[in-house]
Amino acid sequence: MISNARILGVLAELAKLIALDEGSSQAFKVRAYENAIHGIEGYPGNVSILTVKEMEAIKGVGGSIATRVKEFVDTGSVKKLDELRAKYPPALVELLKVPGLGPKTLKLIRAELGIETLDDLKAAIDRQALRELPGLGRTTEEKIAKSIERLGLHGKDRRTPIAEAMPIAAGLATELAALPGVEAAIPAGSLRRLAETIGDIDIVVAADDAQQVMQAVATHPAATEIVGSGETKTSILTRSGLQVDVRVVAPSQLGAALLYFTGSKAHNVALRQRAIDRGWLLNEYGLFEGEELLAAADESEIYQRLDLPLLPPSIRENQGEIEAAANGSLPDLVSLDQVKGDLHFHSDQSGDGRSSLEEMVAAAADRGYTYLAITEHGEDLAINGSSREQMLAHRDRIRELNTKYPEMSLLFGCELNIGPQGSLDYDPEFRLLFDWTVASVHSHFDLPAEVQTSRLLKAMADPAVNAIGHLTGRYIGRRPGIELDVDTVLEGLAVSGVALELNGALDRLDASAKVTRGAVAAGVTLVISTDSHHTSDLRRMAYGVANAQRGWAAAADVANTWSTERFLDFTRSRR
Ligand code: DGT
Ligand code: CA
Ligand code: CA
Ligand code: ZN
Repeated sequence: MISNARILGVLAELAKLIALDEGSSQAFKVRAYENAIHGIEGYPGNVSILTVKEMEAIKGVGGSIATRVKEFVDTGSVKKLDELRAKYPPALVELLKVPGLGPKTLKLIRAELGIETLDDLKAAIDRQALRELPGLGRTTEEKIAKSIERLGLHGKDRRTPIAEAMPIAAGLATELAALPGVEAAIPAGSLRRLAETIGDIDIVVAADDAQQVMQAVATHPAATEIVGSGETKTSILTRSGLQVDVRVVAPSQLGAALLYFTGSKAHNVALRQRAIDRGWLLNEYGLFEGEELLAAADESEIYQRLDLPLLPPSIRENQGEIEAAANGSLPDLVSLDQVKGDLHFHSDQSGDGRSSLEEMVAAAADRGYTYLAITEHGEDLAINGSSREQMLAHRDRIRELNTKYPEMSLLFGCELNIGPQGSLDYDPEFRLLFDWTVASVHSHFDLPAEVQTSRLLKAMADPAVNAIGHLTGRYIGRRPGIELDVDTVLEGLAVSGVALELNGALDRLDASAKVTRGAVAAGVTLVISTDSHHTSDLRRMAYGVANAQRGWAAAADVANTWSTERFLDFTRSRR
């Protein structure tokens, strides 16, 4: 069985290469692929078992794409994709990650300047060749140069954004877990810790028969190269150059292996020292006293023997978590089951939303939420935003819909857009009509830090603002966030009582874990939100929570774990 994640990976690659081929990411064919991807993302079953006709019944999936999916399922490859891959080698495609370098520009500089790699691009920038091309100019050239610098795209130890690595890891783990005789297949390493970028993927498989797992990995269609193979470990490279290490362990040792391969290395070293202090030995096979095995099957058992609670993977960085857990000063970290609502949430009322209000609210109700803020974009965001009239009509729909969900409080909200000088949409009175607002930066990312800082302070001074959304506006590995004076902004939040959003989208994870830890220390109230634009986005809450844990946030710090009554009081506290 082929996982949906793998199929989505193939479609995403096709979309990217076709955009390059067409010289536009807006081309009709590209959009068709994007619609199909969105449809499959929202499809609950496994796509690989469907006929072409059945696939076509999925929203957004047309006949030709369904045929390509079927071709992939049946043969393990797609002829069109192979052709495009031959035409556009990975080193060239990689350049699409540079902000300011879209398919059109890339096609142009390849044709005119023969640019095939990052080194070619840097050389062309050095000799100021880009600015001579039609439609580019000096500003664009300088912007591209700065992006390369800030994204750290150079160098051999390039790391992969977690949003890219996660579907690959999840897809592979699901497939390995489905092999006969496999008890579990779990992504470990930095991915399990929710690091922002991933050096390589580590998957731990619990099975008695290692050989068939190794075979499955080595012959996996995602493997373009096998870089290591042994009896219990196989390492492959995926097409994008990302390495995956798969290790097979005995099911009775799964806990010890997971603990070891989750790391971090520094956390492991500190744990091992704790074992040594007790006269014991801790390794990837278990916790031992001499020959005697003390614990191995479960991570929690090993922690327990070391007089520690089970620490969530996301805080295993040896940044004081072991000491804090040992002396009882570790905060009571927030967990997913404590979350009572989502506070950054779009429907297709927003131009970029993809599910209806009814679908989005039903999905939230399915998760058992007791409150939910619908935060469509404000009018300042061209195309995506709603006018006053549209907003008021939307409010009626929300109120009406709420009668169907008596157990849930639906809040009429808005995602306000913070202008370059800190201005917000509508006017002060209109803004106060909203039950909840999150204010976010969506443009002017290159202003100096002082300007960005006062921009945010100005926005949070508005009494209608409840939270600041995706603080820096970064896309991990694609767009550096705005520069700002973090301490000043956190102090502003603490004083004003405006909450800091932890955005659970994997390519954002914004505020970062580091900023979150500072926010907790500064007494800032947090909210964890998904920024959902589609019903399939609600699962981001798990990432948001893990990132909050990574920032040492307790449930008490997170407003959307509070009771409905307390939360509703909070929404009105600044008005
Ligand atoms: P990455 O891949 O650079 O994003 O980071 P990790 O943490 O995934 O590191 P990786 O892939 O080198 O190793 C996976 C885990 O295996 C690591 O988190 C801890 C464990 N590990 C690897 N090498 C050592 C080692 O030499 N000593 C100890 N104690 N643990 C190790
Ligand atoms: Ca790793
Ligand atoms: Ca590794
Ligand atoms: Zn949003």
